[in-house]
Amino acid sequence: MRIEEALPFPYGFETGSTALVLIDMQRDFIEPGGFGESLGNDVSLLEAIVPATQAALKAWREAGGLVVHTREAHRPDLSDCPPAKRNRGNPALRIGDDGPMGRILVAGEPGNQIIEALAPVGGEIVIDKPGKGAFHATGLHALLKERGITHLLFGGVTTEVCVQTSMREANDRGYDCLLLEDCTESYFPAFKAATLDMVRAQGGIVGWTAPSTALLAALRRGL
Ligand code: TIU
Repeated sequence: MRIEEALPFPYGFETGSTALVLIDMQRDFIEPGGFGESLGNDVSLLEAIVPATQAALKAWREAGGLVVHTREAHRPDLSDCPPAKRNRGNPALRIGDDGPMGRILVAGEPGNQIIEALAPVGGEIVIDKPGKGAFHATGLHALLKERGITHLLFGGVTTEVCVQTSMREANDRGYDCLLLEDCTESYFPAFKAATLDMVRAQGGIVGWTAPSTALLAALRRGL
């Protein structure tokens, strides 16, 4: 298959060797009362990408493609949370503190769950990651290699933090990565725009970007 509209040039992929990777579409980042808001952010911006992301997920599932969901999640004893990460700045609530949706960024808490609209289904990979990048201290690379995955389609939040970090990690591990422009968002629109520019600059130094409608069209064409 080929996404002609991709930048900086068309992106070729096969469904069987490509995974859709949705980064941290969790209540903690998207809904009021979670980690995102505790850092002082207006979380309402992020909700806007849910319909496009849902449509891409549905089409990808129908095409039989592998789906990976990640969650930024720490163990309840915070043994995988470096003090530098917990203590940086002066947030209203720190990782591990009790918030309106349970303990902030702790695995198993209500706020740590993926939002209902994008909830994982059986057979999909769900990765709990202690870092911003999806490959740091997780088994993701091995799981993808086992399945013969060489290409990754990225969506999720936030564009310049966990999505960009994960995409750069994937790029260094040899994956051809494409970021779905309308399936990712930042608390800072200028940072999203800059990230899209950075990814596709210098001949696709990190990878490609394309609107999700171009992916849907490629899947409909089936070639
Ligand atoms: N703060 C922010 O923009 N993002 C994060 O802390 N984590 C993710 O991006 N998932």
